[in-house]
Amino acid sequence: MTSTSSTPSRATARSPGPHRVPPFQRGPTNPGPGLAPPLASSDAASGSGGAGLEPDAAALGDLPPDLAPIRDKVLAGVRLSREDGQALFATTDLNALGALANAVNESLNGARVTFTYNRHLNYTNVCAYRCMFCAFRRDGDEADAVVMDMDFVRDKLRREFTDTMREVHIVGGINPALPYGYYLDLLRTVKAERPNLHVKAFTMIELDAIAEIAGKPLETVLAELREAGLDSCPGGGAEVLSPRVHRKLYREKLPPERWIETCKAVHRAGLHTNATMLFGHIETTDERLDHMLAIRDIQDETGGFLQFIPLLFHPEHTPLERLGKTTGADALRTIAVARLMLDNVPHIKAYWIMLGMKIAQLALHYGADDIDGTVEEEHITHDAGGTTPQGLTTAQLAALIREAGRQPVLRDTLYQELAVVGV
Ligand code: V47
Repeated sequence: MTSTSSTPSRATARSPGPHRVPPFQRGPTNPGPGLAPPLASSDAASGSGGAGLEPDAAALGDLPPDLAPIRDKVLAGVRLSREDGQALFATTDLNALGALANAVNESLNGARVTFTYNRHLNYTNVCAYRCMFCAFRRDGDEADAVVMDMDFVRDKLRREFTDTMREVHIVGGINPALPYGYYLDLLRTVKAERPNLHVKAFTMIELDAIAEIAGKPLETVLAELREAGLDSCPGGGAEVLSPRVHRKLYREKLPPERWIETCKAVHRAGLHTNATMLFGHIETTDERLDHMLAIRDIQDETGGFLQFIPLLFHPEHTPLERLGKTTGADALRTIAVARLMLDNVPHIKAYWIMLGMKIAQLALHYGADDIDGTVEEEHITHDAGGTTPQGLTTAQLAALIREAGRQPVLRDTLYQELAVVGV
């Protein structure tokens, strides 16, 4: 596996203060630090009704007739319906859609665009499932099949991670050969070597499989994983929460309703997660909307999502190679619709690794307010033909954001603002 070194850029340090997870507030007085929402449901997180957002109404004066009624609802704080979402996907005026999403984002996050200093760690690529969109999985007997033992992990943590790094993003395949103790050891090893790292690990798919391997209820497993060092969970594995797409592309994986139940259980256990959506393959825009509405419903109930991350499908070396890649316009439209529909999710991520740096920059004017992090070693996208660098330094990320006309802000996983990176 390749490795690149990265150090945080020179930045204006700010005290992160005591560890707080204040509520997600809507409205013009909240270009505050945009911290994580609470994990219990609350009126503030419900998104519907209420005082409404106060986007720059003047900037939204000249919208086409299909978007004007939606603008009026947004300005009045009325939650958008599925039909509104359909109109957003159908509009031919991409710039107007972007302006609407941008106004909502600016009312929530101002000009700030956040990123983190992180590194990925894929402990295994051996996977029992054969999802049609995946080029990362291996059977186990290939030369490039990976299962990291603890000595290897420890060595990696010493050589490739630093003390100022904020987050490790840990995911792997569903490898039935790994015992329950492996996952506990993995977390304990990370915490022992790099106690400052926030450990964002294991998708809902992995957690469900780990509980099955452990032969214990998910709640017990979550408590034990937390005790061993788990701090939050990434958003992968949701794909598209559609029974049709599930049947066709990833039938071995948790079906949508079990993904939702697992996610709610994880939030109830006190862990924040992200939510992703894999788009640009066989799903319809209605299925994208169903997915967003499912995420919105979960968030109303639990308040546990930090970010929504639309993941642009990379088809190379997958059984879906013939589909090709979707367009930049489709990516921007999807990000803008997500910003408008997910009125209770505080942050929309433009994942630069999958979008590419150019579309990620544009996305910062189509509703996105976060670009993930330095990443440093990425396999899932690059195995599928990704052409972005494996990683960027914090200085490069800050420059990318600044060049797009936004204010770069270094954050931790729970959206504590660590530094506003100098202008
Ligand atoms: O679960 C798999 C998707 C996910 C491909 O939570 C693919 O902060 C595109 O979830 N083309 C993993 N996508 C990545 C992920 C993620 C990344 C960055 C940050 C966070 C976060 C989460 O990628 C998988 C799957 O949904 N995926 N194969 C592919 N060929």
